Amino acid sequence: MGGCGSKGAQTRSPGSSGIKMTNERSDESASGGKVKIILVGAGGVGKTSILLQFSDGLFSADRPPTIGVDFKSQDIKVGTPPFAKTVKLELDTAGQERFRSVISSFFRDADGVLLVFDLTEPQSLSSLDSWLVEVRKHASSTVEVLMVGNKSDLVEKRKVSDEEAQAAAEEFGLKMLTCSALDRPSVIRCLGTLATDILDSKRKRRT
Ligand SMILES: Nc1nc2c(ncn2[C@@H]2O[C@H](COP(=O)(O)OP(=O)(O)O)[C@@H](O)[C@H]2O)c(=O)[nH]1
Ligand SMILES: [Mg+2]
Repeated sequence: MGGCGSKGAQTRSPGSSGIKMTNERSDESASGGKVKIILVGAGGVGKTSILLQFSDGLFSADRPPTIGVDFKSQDIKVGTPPFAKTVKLELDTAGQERFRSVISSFFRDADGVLLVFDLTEPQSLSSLDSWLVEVRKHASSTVEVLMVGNKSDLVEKRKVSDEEAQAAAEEFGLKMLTCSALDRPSVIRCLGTLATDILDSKRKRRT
């Protein structure tokens, strides 16, 4: 994102702030905005791993599944000019183990949902419809949902083809992408896609 000029030039001084790129609200500014994305899906599909890869650039194969970080926040650049901006992405996977007690607060303030399944576990794909029911029941009606097939690195163990995954996504009326928690660019691509959809839909609702 280019910005216009040096850092110093961005300092606002009343009356002399000559250049204003748009008439958008301040939370639409190039450096503004906070977006909350929750990761849902069966246990073991890689939600915590995706979150840690995104926030820390780390992957650990032998981390016990029950021990994990549930919440991370990290800046990400999304969108295309003139709407490109840096957004603070808040990722949360809480609600799996503690599901019943926190279910409504977990979903309530989410802007987006990453609906994660495991490409090596067809059962995790079949269970997505029940997760989607929860999303529709508890999340905001404007929530954006992206379906993600994780563990694409496990080529030999893969049991869900692109075609099957795309067909399921089509049935849900969702976009589908694949990723691997070992492969940072693929994780960024998924989160960037969802964040972009969230910003686009927020903008449309405003106009
Ligand atoms: N090979 C591979 N293993 C993964 C991937 N994502 C997660 N895992 C492993 O799958 C297991 C469950 O991951 P975890 O993130 O705890 O799943 P969660 O229960 O959905 O949070 C762990 O052993 C991870 O190391 C991936 O993309 N590729
Ligand atoms: Mg987890």
